Amino acid sequence: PIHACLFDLDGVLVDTAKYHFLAWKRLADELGFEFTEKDNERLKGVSRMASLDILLEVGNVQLDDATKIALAEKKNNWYVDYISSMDESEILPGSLSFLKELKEHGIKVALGSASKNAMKILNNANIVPYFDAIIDGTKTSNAKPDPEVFLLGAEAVNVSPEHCIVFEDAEAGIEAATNAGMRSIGIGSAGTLTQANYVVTSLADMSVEKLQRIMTQ
Ligand code: B16
Ligand code: MG
Repeated sequence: PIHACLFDLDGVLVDTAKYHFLAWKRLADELGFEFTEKDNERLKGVSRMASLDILLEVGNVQLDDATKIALAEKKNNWYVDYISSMDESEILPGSLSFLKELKEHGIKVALGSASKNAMKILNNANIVPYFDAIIDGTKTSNAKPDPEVFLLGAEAVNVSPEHCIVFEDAEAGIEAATNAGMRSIGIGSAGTLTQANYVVTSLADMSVEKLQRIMTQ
């Protein structure tokens, strides 16, 4: 049985991926190259600095470390500005009712996000009270696919990895779950996230009954 659900934030609970894309695209525009939504897929779940490296690779641009740090900060300032006006309307369909249902069933809920801006997002979306533990990019030193973020979450809610399940929209996050010895549910279209134990298009397709059924199969 499942005793804890660990959630990625961006792309699973809230629709903030579009703001990351806008900010990265603005940076690419400034640097003078094209950056498409398809390119942006490679950035999902990846840390800020690793994302910048991928972006620069797309533009075939080489820069020194000091410049890279300054550019990452610039992108983040834009991103923070975009999310500063976000509200509950950015919560993805099905998220709230599933979080409520988990609470009613006594299943622990933890956040496992790579973002250093997770608290701002949770506060703006008004969903902090749903979490028994919050692990984000300010608490980890190893990025997904390293299992650190999910292992810290499991430890914080005192549930062993085999009784945890991870909800993720990124390949790196599914790998992180597997590396943590946990099962995972991918949020995405069929045919993607093939390493996940099960894939749904959104949390609107999830319920506690379905979760326990899938996991005992
Ligand atoms: P920040 P998640 C990830 O959040 C995003 O998917 C990824 O695009 C972003 O680069 C990363 O957080 C770092 O975010 O720049 O805000 O610290 O999907 O793990 O919730
Ligand atoms: Mg994500």
